Order: sequence, then structure tokens, then C-alpha cells
Amino acid sequence: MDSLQALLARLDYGRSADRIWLVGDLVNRGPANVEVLRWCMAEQERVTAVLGNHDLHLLAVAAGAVKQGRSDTLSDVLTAPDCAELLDWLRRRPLLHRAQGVTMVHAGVPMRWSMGEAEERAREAEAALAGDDWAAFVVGWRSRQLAETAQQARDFETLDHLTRMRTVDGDGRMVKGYTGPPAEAGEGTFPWFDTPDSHEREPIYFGHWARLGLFRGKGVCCLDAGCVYGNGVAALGLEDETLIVQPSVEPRLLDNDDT
Ligand SMILES: [Mn+2]
Repeated sequence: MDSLQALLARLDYGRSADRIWLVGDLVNRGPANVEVLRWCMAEQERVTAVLGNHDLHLLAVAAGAVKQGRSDTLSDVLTAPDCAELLDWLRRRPLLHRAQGVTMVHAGVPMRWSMGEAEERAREAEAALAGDDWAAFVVGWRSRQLAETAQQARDFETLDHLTRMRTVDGDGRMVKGYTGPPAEAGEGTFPWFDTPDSHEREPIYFGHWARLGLFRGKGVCCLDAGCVYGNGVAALGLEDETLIVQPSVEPRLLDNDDT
């Protein structure tokens, strides 16, 4: 939260009419989850945040699908007096935000999906997360249970790709579990945005891949500047494309690769 506030101060956010887009993982990547969530809620339509894998992990822990792991720091949310309100707000965030000619997701959009298909899939999975049965849906996804319906199978696949993908195989299938830099990815695997069948699409802004780090490639921009590793938080101007990186003002959180 302190690094984010330092970045916002440099952007003169408090005295501007600017809007902020956040690439997700609002929680579990720093020491003040509750403050980040409450701040985003209070900013209302000025802040647009897409869901990341750690946001979904919090929902899965809250729903009882999994226990907190050793590197999880979610207790402040789970014991907050307004926990239910925070979780209800979080599960209603978009998985994909498309506006001003660009698309923002947490991890990526497979090449084999058109942007229209990706948007359609996102709206379907968002409806499941926003609905009354969200907890059962998240438990099913996270505990790798067999999907109960074809729609649920499609939604699980959507969550996996939009919030966890880094590399894919030669057939464009997501490789699970690889967190390292692109240069060390296994033979026959590719960054999701740089596959043999890569083609031009509208620009996609994303985060998640901290070992890729700040990266601007053809049609993509990774904005994860590795704050969790003691590096920084980055902001890219949507209109003028200026890039500002605020060095982390918090202690390095971990060496954990699961960003
Ligand atoms: Mn992530």
C-alpha cells in the first residue's frame, strides 16, 4: 500500500481527474491487503481493478477450498470486521477490462482466442463469481474438481488462462507451474504472447509475470515491476504511454516464485 501511495503521489493522482487501472493481485503481495481493498472500494469508478490469481486465492480460502499456505498473508482480510463486504466487492471485479482500444487482464489472453471470445468468456465467468453460488464455484475451480457442467468447465478454463498463464506449448495450451523468466522456459514452450501462431491483436496490458518484469513487446505490455521482490510498482499512461516506476518502499516480501 505504501508503494502504491508513493506511486499515486508521483502521478499527482489526488489533485487530478485521472482514473487508475490496476492489473490485479490486490492482495497477498504485500503487508496491507485490507487497506488496499478499502482504498479501491472508496475510489469507486475512479479505480478499475481486474481479478488476479491471488485475489481468487483469497476467495478460495474464504470459501474453504484451501487453507492459507506458508507464504500467504491474508489473515488481515479474513479477520477484518468488514470481511464479507470486502469479499463481496472483490468477487464482483472484472476478469477482463476492455476500453479505449486496449484490453487489461491479470495474466494473458491465449492467441487462439479472439478478443471478442475472451471478453465473452470473461463475462460468463464473472457472472459465476458474482452469483449466489460463488463459493461452490470457487471451491470447484480451486480444488480441481471435475466441472459439473460444460459451462463450468469453460469458466474454469477461462479463470486459469486470464489469471495464471505465462507460457504455452506449441499447440497453444497453457503450461502450468512455470514461473521463471522467458529465456529459461522449457524447449517447445513460448510466452503466451509470442507463439508460432502469433498475430496482431489490440494491445493487451497485464501483470502477473514478475520474472518477465516490465516489458513492452508487440501488442503487449507487462506492468509487473516486481514490487514483491523489492523492485517497484509501475504505471503506464494510457494516453501518452509515459512509464513511471516507483521503487518499493516496503521490505522485500519473499523469494516465492508464485506471483
Ligand atoms: Mn498473479
